[in-house]
Amino acid sequence: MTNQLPPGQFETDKWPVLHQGDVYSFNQDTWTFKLFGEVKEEVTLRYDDVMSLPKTTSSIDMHCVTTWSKFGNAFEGIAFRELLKQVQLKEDVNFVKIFGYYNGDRFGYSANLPLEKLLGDDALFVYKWKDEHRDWETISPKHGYPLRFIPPASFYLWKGTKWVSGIQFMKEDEEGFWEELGYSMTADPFKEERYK
Ligand SMILES: Nc1nc2c(c(=O)[nH]1)N[C@H]1C(S)=C(S)[C@@H](COP(=O)(O)O)O[C@H]1N2
Ligand SMILES: [Mo]
Repeated sequence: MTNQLPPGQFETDKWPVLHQGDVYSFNQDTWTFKLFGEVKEEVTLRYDDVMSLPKTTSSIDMHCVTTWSKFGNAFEGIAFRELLKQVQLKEDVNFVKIFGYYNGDRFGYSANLPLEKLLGDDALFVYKWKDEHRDWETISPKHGYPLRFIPPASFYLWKGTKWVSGIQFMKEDEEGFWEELGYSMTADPFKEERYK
């Protein structure tokens, strides 16, 4: 479902930039993506490994907890489920944390999400986007280049980790960066779940 404005949100035409810390500067030689936690064997993928996975394009609305929402976004990326296929999970894995860079620490930012909500075309690690003003542009460094998670529209956008570095698979739900600071674990904009 697209173009639905959640309560307390207004529509914007621009894509604002919001994050803590530095903008990560991409180095293809050192960049890796790690799949770890409750898996039978950890997997570390290089940039080329990730980019050779099947691609998905999808329209996904963005809802930021600071009250802007942006419609009309199409993204190209690697679906979460394609990365999931790279590992064998242990029993009873129901949650993940998606990690990304924060001030040079590759696991400095994270956001928790329920695994079952990430299996569709609307849970994407993106590198290109388009809207009414641009035609398949590479995601800018400020928005998370080389790879940035865009969550389904049923989550506020802080669940969308920029400069992603890995996925941790978990049996129990655990707080990420903003959740530790009082933001919602479940973060559904349509239920206005902003804070704990
Ligand atoms: N690595 C990282 N990802 C991050 C953040 C951050 O500080 N570091 N901020 C989050 C927050 S609070 C928001 S609202 C969105 C904003 O994404 P945008 O700047 O592309 O609009 O990125 C999320 N992803
Ligand atoms: Mo945010």
